[in-house]
Amino acid sequence: MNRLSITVAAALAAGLLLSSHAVSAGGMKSATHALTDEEKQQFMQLDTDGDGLISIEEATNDPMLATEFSNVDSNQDNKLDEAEFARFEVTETSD
Ligand SMILES: [Ca+2]
Ligand SMILES: [Ca+2]
Repeated sequence: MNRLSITVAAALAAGLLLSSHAVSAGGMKSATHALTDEEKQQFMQLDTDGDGLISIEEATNDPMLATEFSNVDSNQDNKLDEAEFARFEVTETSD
């Protein structure tokens, strides 16, 4: 009898379902993480053409961001605005 581990497993499974659902729903879990000065600088460095958005091409300068690009591009326009970039920062630090 190991009721506790079953409960834990169920909770973990529910958590996984919830998180994958949030991703497929286009980020219902809104990460309202304001960019720090450091992150803004990083954003501006990546935004080499200065249009306020990081394109896929610009993201390739940061291999980590390039990998996560499709995950953080919540509106799927192949560009990251500051809010989407903030999601990347959240993902990166919580991983
Ligand atoms: Ca740009
Ligand atoms: Ca976008």
